[in-house]
Amino acid sequence: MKIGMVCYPSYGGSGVVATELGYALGEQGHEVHFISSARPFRLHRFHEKLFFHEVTDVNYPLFKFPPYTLLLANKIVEVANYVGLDVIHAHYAIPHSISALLAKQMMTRPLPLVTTLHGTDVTLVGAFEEFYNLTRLGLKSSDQITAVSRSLARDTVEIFGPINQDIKVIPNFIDPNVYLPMKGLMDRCRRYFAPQGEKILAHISNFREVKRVVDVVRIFSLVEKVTPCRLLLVGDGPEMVRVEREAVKLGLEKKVMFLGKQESVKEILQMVDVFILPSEQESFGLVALEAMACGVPVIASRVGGLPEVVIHGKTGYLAEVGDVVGMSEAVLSLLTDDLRYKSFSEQAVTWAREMFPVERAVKEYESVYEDAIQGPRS
Ligand code: GMT
Repeated sequence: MKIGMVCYPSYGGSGVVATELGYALGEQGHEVHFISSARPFRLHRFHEKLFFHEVTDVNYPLFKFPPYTLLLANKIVEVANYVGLDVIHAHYAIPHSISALLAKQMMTRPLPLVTTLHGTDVTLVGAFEEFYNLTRLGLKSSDQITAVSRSLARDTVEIFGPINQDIKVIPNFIDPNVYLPMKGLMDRCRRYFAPQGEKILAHISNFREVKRVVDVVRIFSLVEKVTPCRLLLVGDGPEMVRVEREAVKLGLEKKVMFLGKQESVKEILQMVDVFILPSEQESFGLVALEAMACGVPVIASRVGGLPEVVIHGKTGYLAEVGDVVGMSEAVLSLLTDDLRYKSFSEQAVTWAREMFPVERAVKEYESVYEDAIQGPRS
C-alpha cells in the first residue's frame, strides 16, 4: 500500500506514534509518505520506503494567519496524485482530518481517510466551542476512526455523540527490541547524575500545563526528605518557568536537573528508578509505556487511558490528580523495598512487551487501511 501520513512534527506522542508506525509499515513493504510542516523529530533514520514532503509556508501581506490547513490540503492532493496514494492517515482530528477531507474533495478519484485520535484533539481542542463543529465534521467524514485507548473512544462518543461508525481502539505500542532494559549501558551517566548512588526519579513531557510538572517537583521534594535521590526533567515548554521557580522555592536546585528536549529517551530511561506522570489528562501516556518497557515502574494519575497502560499495584501505582502526597508515598514504597521494586520492574517489562508490541499495532492499522479502501460493506 501507499500511505500518506499526516502528523505534527514537533515533540509529542502523536508524532512519535505516526513516525514509528511509518517505520514499521515500511518494514512490511508499504510505502509511507509523511506530509507535515517540518520533518517529524523522530524521522531521522533513512528507510528506502519512507518519504517526507514538506508543507511550505507562503508569505502574503493579506494573510494575518498563514492558512496552514489549506496548504496542507493542497500538498496532500499533490502527493496523492504524484505517487498514487491509496489512503491518507491523519493523526489528530484538528486540523489534519479537515485538511485531508478537503484534499479528498479536490481529488478526481477516491482517497480514503483514516483519522487517529490522540487525546487533546478531542478532549481539549476539539471540545472548545470554536472547534467543536469542525472536529465533528472531521470525525463524520473519516472512512475509519481509531483511538489510542478505550477511554478516549468513550470520551469521543460522549463529547460528540454517535458518529456513523465504531471507533476502533488501537493502543499505542513500543518496539520491544528498542525499548528494553539495557543493563550497564548508562552506568557512567548514572554516576554523573547520582554520584553517591542516589535513586533517580524522572519525568519526560512537553511541559504543558496539562502535564502538572510542578507536581513532579513537589512529589520529588517529599521523597528526597526520606531517601537520597535526584530528579531528571526532560523536555521543555510553557510551564518551564514555573517548574524552575518551584525547584528554587523548595531549595532543590542541586538535586533537580533539567536535560531539555531530547530526541531519544530510551538511553535516559536506563538510568531511571521511577518515572512520574501526574497529568491532569492523558489519553494514553506513551512515555509511561516506554518507561515500563525499559523496566521503570510508573507513578501516574488515575485519568484517561493511563489505567489501561499502568497496572496499579503491578507495574506502578495510580493516584488521583493532584495527590502529591499519595504519589510520593507510592514512589517511596518502591524505593524502600528492593524485592517489591524488582517485581514491579520485571512485571512492567513483561506487560509492555506482551500487551503493546508494535507488530500487533501494525497488523491492526493495516486492516483499518484495508477496510477504509474497501469502503462500507453492505
Ligand atoms: O500530551 C501531549 O501534550 C502531546 C500529545 C501529542 O499530540 O502527542 O499526546 C497525546 O497523544 C499521545 C500519543 O497517542 C498520548 O500518549 C498522550 O497521552 C496524548 N496526550 C494527552 O491526552 C494529554
